Amino acid sequence: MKKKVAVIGAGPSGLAQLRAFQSAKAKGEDIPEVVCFEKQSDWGGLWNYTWRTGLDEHGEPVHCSMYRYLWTNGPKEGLEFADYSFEEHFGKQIASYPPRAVMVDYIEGRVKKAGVRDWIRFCTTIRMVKYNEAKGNFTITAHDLKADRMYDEEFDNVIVASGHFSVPNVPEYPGFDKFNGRVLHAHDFRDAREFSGKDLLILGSSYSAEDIGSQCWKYGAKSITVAYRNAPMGFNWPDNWKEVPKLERVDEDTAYFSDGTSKKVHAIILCTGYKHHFPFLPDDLRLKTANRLATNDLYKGVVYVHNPKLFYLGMQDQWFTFNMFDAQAWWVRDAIMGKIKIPTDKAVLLKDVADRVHHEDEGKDAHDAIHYQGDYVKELIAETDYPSFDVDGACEAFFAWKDHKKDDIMAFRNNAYKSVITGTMAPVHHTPWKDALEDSMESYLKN
Ligand code: FAD
Ligand code: NA7
Repeated sequence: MKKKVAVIGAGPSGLAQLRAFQSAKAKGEDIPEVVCFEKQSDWGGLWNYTWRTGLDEHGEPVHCSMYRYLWTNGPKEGLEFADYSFEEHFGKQIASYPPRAVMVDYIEGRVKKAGVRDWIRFCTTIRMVKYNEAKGNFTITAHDLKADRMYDEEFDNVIVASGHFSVPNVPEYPGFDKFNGRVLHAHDFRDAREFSGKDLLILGSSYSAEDIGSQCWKYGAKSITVAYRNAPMGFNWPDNWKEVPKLERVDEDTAYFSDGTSKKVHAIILCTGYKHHFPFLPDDLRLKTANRLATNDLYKGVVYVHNPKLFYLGMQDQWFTFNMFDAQAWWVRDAIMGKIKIPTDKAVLLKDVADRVHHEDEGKDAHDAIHYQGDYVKELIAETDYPSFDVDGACEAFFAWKDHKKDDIMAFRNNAYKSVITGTMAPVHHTPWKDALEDSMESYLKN
């Protein structure tokens, strides 16, 4: 009997897993039967944009947290697939911060080439996963949303690739219930043009605050005020952008901050992060972790220590993304196929987790964090046949990116970096980011 493996989610992580198994098959290896369950009607995960917010056409929570006009917030040279370069996909080298539509095309290109689409059951939400002690396998309850039919199916291994930037962390501040304008979370932000001419308050001081604020600035917001909880982002912001300390309360139209200042605003966007949320997993299988580089309870960052037949992909906070998901997926494939042995002594698994947490905690700054995650990627790819690539070179692209943001936060996307896969330098994009209001794929590729 062939092993049966379930992959939950067909975003970049789940697709990496399908490509990992397919590449082994292409080399003549006998792979397990792989079934991927995806609740959306298409693949791409967060990159699969929808105008919808709240619930989707089936009454399921909308997964998408991305928005119109989103360009990658880090250089593409830090995430390029080692087995499928941007040049292979587009037939030429392209600029370094592609808009979302260009990224979707690239993500899709590799899995179309691999021919794995029919491994995926679309419009199918996983409702529950249970471990059967007696049989040593899992029963998955799936809901076919189109047929509105629920069914159970047994699997030897389960790989959770459902992402962790979709279920919003939504704090409440005094007065929100009386505020006259919109209060929304970043997860529901779609079109910056909604806020042109408006005075905007943003809470948070991480990627979403930076990028959603920048989007709104680019598309004509009158002013941006960002209230931070612990520390400001500290970039050289444009004149109509201010960082202020913690929000204390709001009334009908004004926000009051902990330094005694206040500001009249039209709308409030909560860029307050996301939750690791797995409503389809019972207590004994559910990962509980903060958003960090060394997660709780995952040996090698992927094996659930309390049940090593269960794997998680992409649960770390992310400097590296696609290439890290690949490194994890190739490793998980080899663990499932018995080429990599997972220690049977639980104490060994727990020590691995503790060591990773300790090592991350030793880091002092973002530089150390980038190196830490780069080293993790190297560690995993050294143990599989994933094409090795210059991970340190990718770290260099991240360091240059951080410097470029410090130089000019509204112009960092005008820079270009060298591919660590093909060695080619990216062209400088034809239009500065702040002036490129039209960002279709056709327009972006005209370099
Ligand atoms: P996801 O992309 O979240 O995919 C998970 C999939 O699982 C989804 O398709 C979902 O529908 C499916 N799913 C969830 N629950 C179920 C269920 N119960 N049953 C069936 N299917 C289910 N990364 C970058 O590299 N560059 C960027 O510029 C960048 N920008 C970002 C901007 C935003 C606003 C956000 C939120 C994230 C950004 N990221 C970026 C990071 C992003 O996390 C990764 O790029 C990537 O999408 C993670 O892939 P994933 O497959 O792990 O998760
Ligand atoms: P992050 O990176 O998890 O950051 C969340 C931010 O929200 C962070 O600055 C937090 O403040 C802030 N936060 C959290 N809770 C609160 C409350 N209660 N009040 C005020 N501020 C709060 O999430 P992002 O959405 O920015 O980024 C996630 C991904 O999306 C990322 O990979 C990007 O690529 C896109 P703190 O700094 O802890 O004080």
